[in-house]
Amino acid sequence: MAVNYGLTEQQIEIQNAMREFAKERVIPVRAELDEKEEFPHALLQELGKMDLMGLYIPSELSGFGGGSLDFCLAIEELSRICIGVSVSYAANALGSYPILLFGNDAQLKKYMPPIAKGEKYCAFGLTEANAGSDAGGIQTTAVLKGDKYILNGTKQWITNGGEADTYTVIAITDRNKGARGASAFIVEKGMPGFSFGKKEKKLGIRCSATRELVFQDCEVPKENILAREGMGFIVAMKTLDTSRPGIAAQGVGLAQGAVDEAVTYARTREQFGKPIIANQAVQHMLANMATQTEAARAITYAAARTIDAGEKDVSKISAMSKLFATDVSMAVTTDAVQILGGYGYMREYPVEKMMRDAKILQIYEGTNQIQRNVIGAALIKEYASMK
Ligand code: COS
Repeated sequence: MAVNYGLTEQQIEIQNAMREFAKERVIPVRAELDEKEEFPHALLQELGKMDLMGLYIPSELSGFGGGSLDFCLAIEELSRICIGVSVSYAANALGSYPILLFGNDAQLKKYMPPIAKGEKYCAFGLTEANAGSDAGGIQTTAVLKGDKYILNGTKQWITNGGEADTYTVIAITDRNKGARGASAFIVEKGMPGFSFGKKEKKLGIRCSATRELVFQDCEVPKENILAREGMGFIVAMKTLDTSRPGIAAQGVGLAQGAVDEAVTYARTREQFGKPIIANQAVQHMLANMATQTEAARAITYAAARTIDAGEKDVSKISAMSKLFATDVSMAVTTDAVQILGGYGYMREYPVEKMMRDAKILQIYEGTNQIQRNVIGAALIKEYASMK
């Protein structure tokens, strides 16, 4: 029945473990967490005990030693049930990829093991009030004084903000050099001059924490710079290239969750004396939803496998997977609400939350318009080199 993606036994185990966890532990609490806007700390702690927090982290750094596909499979299963929980889970990877990709031995050994064990959470600080899509336009500064960098500025809409202990933050070290004047730093909660703004009120993913990071003469030890001065923009871009298939996996899982709900409902809901699934109009909607979801899954696994194969330039396939799977999840969750009709619009069924949650996937980690820019730029480069 299911499509054969040639997953290994271990990958099927990861999938099953997360599927069961999501069903047993997340379904009973997802509506309440959403309603109360409560961070899913207890659930993340359980995932830590199951060795799933460090899935993408090498075993020598206390992780599970899995790759991008392993991680995407886990994100997909969690997202099938709740995107709020899955983003709180996956943002740890977004925040720690800069360290994994660019950290030196000392930084890796100091910061990664507690993240791998789920003892500490992580977050990524790039976005600012006036620098969202235009990541090169950030204003936060870092000035070297003695053996410390002094950070000043405010980061906005940071997932896991306030909950995380470890933050990777992009700041300008040389304003004259444009994108080449940014640098990346590891900042710890509690460092002098580092505080948090209010928790944002959101349309969806309400249980996740979204906060400002405020730096007022924040003192960061010199050795906490990642790579070297001027590498910050590249650190951010490579991080996003690596993390975007994870957002695609959120889209796939969410769309699958909506298909699950819509088919289940359509089989049992009777109108005009028969289940509504007997109507070809409904069947065709479900067929489109399931087909789009499967296509999204295929491109997401392809992107993850490309990363796992060690390809150097993954920008295009990574952006394609994020773009396609998240547009699919918006369309499919909207159709699921339509199939459930009035019930779909009510909070007693999970599809209204799915539709609310889907919207952010088209916006965060680069809007889908930015993904098209990235794909377009890659095409220009590819075809220019063919001449
Ligand atoms: N990998 C490596 N290098 C990259 C790169 C990548 N994926 N993308 C860009 N670069 C390099 C470029 O090669 C260029 O290098 P040179 O200075 O040597 O020429 C430099 O970085 C600047 O690139 P570019 O001119 O393309 O930068 P732009 O300012 O035009 O911005 C986009 C490019 C739009 C792609 C970038 O700003 C972006 O990704 N924005 C979205 C940010 C985002 O996703 N935010 C979400 C919040 S974080 S969760």
